[in-house]
Amino acid sequence: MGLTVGYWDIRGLAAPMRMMCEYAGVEYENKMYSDFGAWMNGDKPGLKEKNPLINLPYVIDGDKVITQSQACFIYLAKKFDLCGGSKKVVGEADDCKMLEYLMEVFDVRNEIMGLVYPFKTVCRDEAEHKEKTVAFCASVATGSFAKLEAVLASSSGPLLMGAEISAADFHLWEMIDQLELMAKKHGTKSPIADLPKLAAFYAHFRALPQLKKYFDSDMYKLPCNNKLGGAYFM
Ligand SMILES: N[C@@H](CCC(=O)N[C@@H](CS)C(=O)NCC(=O)O)C(=O)O
Repeated sequence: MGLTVGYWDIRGLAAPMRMMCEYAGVEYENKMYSDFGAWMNGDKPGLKEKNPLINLPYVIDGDKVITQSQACFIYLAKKFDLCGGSKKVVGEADDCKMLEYLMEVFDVRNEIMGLVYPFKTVCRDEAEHKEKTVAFCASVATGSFAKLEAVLASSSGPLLMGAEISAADFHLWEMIDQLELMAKKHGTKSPIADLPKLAAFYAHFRALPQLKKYFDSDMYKLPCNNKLGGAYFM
């Protein structure tokens, strides 16, 4: 079996993985599940025999079944040499930068998911979702995004690890884009309006010729979040 990326039919945690495959220009199957049963009673039981942790997203590569989004990101980054110039991602202190950036972005994502999905009980209704999203867009600009602005300043950009792209860039771009869409929906200021390095990063990544096909494709038009989970923002 070749390379497969599996996830719901949304952008969610799979968008950075799809973008990495597109950027690398490889053949892969973008397997999308549109209903609960197709995953839970379809592929999940069989994949569970190969990996007891199986969840969405996953990557299948030959006989390997990888799950947990951050592990999938690192797997694809190593496979396609998207580690900001370094293949040693985990282990040695100096080589943990990509993981550090991935986890920083994952923290931001988890905060955003708290705003988007009712089951997190951060937002119990649409009104609370709007109020807290507007407040978050302002606070992230002086919080996590300000930290990432400083990383870009110290890396000399245009990407987190300098000139060479890494997995963390794909997820950072995705989360900026999702938050931009949320800010627009709620008529609030862009969270990167006063962060020139992040704004330049966002524009640079969007213009990458290796991703033109992705941005023109239906994958980029998928909803960001899952209506099955009752998302306030799609
Ligand atoms: N920590 C996991 C979270 C995975 C997760 O929550 N997956 C959700 C979608 S984002 C899901 O619906 N999983 C399907 C399942 O539970 O089987 C990761 O980062 O991959």
